[in-house]
Amino acid sequence: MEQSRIIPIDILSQFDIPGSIVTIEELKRGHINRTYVAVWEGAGHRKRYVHQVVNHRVFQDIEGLMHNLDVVTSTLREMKASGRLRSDEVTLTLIKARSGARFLQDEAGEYWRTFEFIEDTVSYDVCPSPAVAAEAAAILGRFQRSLIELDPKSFAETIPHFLDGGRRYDAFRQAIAENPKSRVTECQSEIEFALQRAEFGGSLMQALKEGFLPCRVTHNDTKLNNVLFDRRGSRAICLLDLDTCMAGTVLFDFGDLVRNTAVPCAEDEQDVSKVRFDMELYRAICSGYLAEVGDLLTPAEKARLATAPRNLALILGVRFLTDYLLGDTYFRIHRAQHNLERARTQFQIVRMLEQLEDQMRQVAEDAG
Ligand code: GN1
Ligand code: MG
Repeated sequence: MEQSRIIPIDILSQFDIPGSIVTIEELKRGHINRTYVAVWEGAGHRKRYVHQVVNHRVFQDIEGLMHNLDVVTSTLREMKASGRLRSDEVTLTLIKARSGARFLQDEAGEYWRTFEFIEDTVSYDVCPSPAVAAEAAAILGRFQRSLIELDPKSFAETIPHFLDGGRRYDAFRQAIAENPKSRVTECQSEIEFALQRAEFGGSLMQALKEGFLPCRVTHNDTKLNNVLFDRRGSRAICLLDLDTCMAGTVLFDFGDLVRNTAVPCAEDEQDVSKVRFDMELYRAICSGYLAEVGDLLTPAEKARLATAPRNLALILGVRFLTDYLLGDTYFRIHRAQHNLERARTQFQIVRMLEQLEDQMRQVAEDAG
């Protein structure tokens, strides 16, 4: 499933970095892009950089994506300079090619880009404490607040209809009908579970389209391991993975953070009995988040803080299951039923959150 690949050093050497690469290793974390960390050395300079292959089968408008990234990072930098971010917060720094290009294409047609490596940080796949959850939520809140003046319409849609539940269900139904890998029978109970909740799955996007929720620039991929913490692991200093920054609702971000962070187990946990929702983590996320953006949110946004996490878990479960039915062409897998297992975990979260809605509503109200 994983192939070793040739790294085009001739391409990487065109980025505007003095010296040359002495070591390079792959970071096996994200499901979409491929990421490498390289040590560059020369002229008394030794420094680490991140080289990334942007998955252009997923992100088809790389120009647009890199433009969005530029706008977001330069806005965050301005916010930092004017004291509206915390002094220990850092922004991703893109390194252009010497030609001025923001990315380069290699002979195999892959798109490469480079960032400065942010040293002395840690990140978490599983949330260890309410304090960490609150920090992650607060940096998300500051991120959204920083981008509040930007016009969402000026952002490229880097993946069309990315978190549009209705569209995700259309693709899911089509995958069931086409059944190209004959996997439908084996997934019958998961398929039924998802189909019974189709209306809810589309409801957040529906509310956005109908104008009940304001359209804003949002991150759209806010799982906890996209937040970097300082070396002690206590202060959130950077929100990474800006490729899906585009128009959305803040509830996509809040919901995605909660469905991932307040469920302290691996996203691909195979034993669904280990999947539990931690209300204290949820409380911490609500407080951390609302302390930053409580005054910016509309009543309609606040009213959905309790149900958005369930919506995001359902959409992601449907996306994993669709990919399983289609033969695992989107999310990188490491074992045969990986996407099915991931879908089951998300559906288990949905099941739990259905039971907890009233309690979550109370916690969200108390927090803000
Ligand atoms: C993907 O690339 P990564 O692992 O940060 C996915 C997200 C999912 C996430 C689930 C562009 O994010 O939407 O929520 O996996 N990103 C894209 O782990 O599809
Ligand atoms: Mg990521």
